Amino acid sequence: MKNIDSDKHLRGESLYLDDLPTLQGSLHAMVFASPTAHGLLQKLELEEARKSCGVWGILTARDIPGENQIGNIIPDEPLFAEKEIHYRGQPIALILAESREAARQARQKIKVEIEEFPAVTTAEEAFEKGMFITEPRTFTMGDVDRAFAKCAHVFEGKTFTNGQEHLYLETQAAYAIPAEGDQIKIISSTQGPSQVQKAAAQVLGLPMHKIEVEVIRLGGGFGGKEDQATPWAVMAALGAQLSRRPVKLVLSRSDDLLMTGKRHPYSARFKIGLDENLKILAYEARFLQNAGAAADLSPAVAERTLFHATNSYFVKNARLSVYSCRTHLPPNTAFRGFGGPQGMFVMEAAIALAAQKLKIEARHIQQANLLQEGDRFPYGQRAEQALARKSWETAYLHYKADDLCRKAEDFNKKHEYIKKGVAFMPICFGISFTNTPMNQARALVHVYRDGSVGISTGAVEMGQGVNTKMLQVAASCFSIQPERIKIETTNTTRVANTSPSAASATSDLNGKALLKACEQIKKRLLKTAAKELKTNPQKISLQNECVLIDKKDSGLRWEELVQTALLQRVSLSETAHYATPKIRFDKKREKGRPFSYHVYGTAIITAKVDGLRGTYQIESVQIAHDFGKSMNTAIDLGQVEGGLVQGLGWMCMEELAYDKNGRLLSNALSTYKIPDLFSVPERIEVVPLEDEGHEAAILKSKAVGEPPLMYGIGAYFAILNAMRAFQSDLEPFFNAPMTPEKVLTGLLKKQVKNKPLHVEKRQIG
Ligand code: LUZ
Ligand code: MOS
Repeated sequence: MKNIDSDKHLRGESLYLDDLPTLQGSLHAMVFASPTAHGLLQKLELEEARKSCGVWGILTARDIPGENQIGNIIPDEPLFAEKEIHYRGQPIALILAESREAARQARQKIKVEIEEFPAVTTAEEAFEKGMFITEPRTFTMGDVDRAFAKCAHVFEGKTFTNGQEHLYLETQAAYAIPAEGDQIKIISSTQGPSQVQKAAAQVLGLPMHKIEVEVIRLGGGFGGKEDQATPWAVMAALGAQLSRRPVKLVLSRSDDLLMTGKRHPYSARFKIGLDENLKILAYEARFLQNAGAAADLSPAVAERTLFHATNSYFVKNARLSVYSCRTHLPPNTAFRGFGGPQGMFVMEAAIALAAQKLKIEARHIQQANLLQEGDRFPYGQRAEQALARKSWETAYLHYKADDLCRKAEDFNKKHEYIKKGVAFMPICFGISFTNTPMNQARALVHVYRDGSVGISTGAVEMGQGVNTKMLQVAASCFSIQPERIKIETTNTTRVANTSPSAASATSDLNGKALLKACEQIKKRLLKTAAKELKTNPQKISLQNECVLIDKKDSGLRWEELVQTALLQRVSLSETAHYATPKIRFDKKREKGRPFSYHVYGTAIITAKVDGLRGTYQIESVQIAHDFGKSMNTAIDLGQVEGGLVQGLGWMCMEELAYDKNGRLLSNALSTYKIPDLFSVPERIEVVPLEDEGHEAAILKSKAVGEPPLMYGIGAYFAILNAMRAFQSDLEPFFNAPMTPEKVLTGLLKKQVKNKPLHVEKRQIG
């Protein structure tokens, strides 16, 4: 079934927040933010701006009736800065005006004096200075020191992975509308409606039931709206509360880039020990996470880094620790993969370094250490239905990997200035929020008397196709035409206390709740049909809008059945709750079974590097992916392709840059390069693993949102392998993204020392 939004998207008819008609009397809000990364606010002059044409008013921390606090995991984040300034782009005031333009002009008239202090922008510096968000975390398994002593080979190194801008097409946005009495309705572009509701209640000083949060759909989230849609929604709500007028706040792209947090940059050190047979006996890694100026979701992101630090390998002895370092950057936040990719990169770097030093290919080390059934992860969970080896073998055979590698070698022999590199990237990603209580969801189903169906869940549609999947769940349960079903907006008055749509778990959690609700209604309908047809319910089934008795058409249609049920006063509505079974985690022991299941896969990436220019192409990415029993191959394939390309962008070209004063230099699309049509791989192939699926996945169709992003990590190592083809003794470096600039300087390091390039031979291809 194709995505139910695709026609509307194509025609530009899908409604996003800023497409909603603006109500008469609406005010437009704009944020005034700190121009300085670290300091003390000495003076804020608002008078001239307040007198500016069309300004209703300017709000600061003093206007907040409740608490000036929006921190989620840790209450360490004010909505508006009061005295201390912690990052450049930190909101200080909110301008409310009759138009965006009036707000913008007023913003230019605000004057601020800040006593400036030096800014800390890197995790290393914060670590040296002891600036942390929380206590460090350490996962250990086995006896690491003893194991290292027994290793035939031990290698040490360090890595850096830069952050990543979410670049959702739709910027952060909210529209708050005062309702009767002191109630507020907030329309928000958020992945977490209940989080917006909770924070708004806290800031406005109202109980949660007075705040209704509504989400239509998002123009992309990628984690950037899991926690960080909240401040804008709360500001709009505060504006509406104080002005009693509707307030719309839509960030401009440049404000969004400047004020919001991104994927966490990580600096890490590692030590890896192997025996003669390339078995990894011991692995140690220390991760420094650049959390930015407030906790946001950083502690949870840091935890997920540890969960994924050994990727899809079995490492008997491991010691993994993470420090969440406080810097003067905007608070970094959730981003597709949520710290997992950062952990996996370091493991792959360790293997690449070992391979280089041992003068072998990394794939031999990778292959020798893939997880097998029953192997333990460092956090205590055992691999069940482990598909690490199967996905590797499937990719290997299906894409004829031996030929592929041989062809690349042949190519490299024939070409002096262009070389190819092949890398393998196995992935293993744990499905469930690592914070166990978040793994719950609810659904509300109404069957209307005309046989049409309305469905509400906590799932937020952000382009990932969750609404289509929800529709499929209901359509298959009732066996009715998809056209009969409408997926309602996500709204806190219909489905309460939702977890954010995140962690790749949205379809599983909400789909399972929805299925339960549908099954309850179906059970009542079957009973009604049995009574009507004078038989027993066990003989009744629904198929293609018909009621069957013993699999034969009874003549009774879906619509008639629904009407009969209504006349017999049978309830046609249901709500259901789902909580993921069998998951737990003990944070004291750092052991448990945090994940409902794991998603596996293997990608083979081929890169072609121009050694004179440093430029490269990703020629092909060939993937064997564990979809389980995919319930929608078009949507799932879209997730794999999109995730992969986003991962490639992170690894190859998206280069976030802050100066030492915490000023974002990559502050526009002219200075921040994301993958476009010309830089995506020439060929992306995906083959599904033959797989039964998993009981904990909705209709056995495994979670697919985040895992494929991590295939992109392989691109870094494919490029590095091509560089190795230029120089067999290349000193590998692990400093992502691997921009063409780094490729060139990486190759030049040695060329400059030894022989200069033969300029007359600059004939390519
Ligand atoms: N969000 C969250 C996530 O709050 N907890 C998680 O474990 C998670 N994992 C992936 C993406 N978002
Ligand atoms: Mo996410 S990183 O699943 O919001």
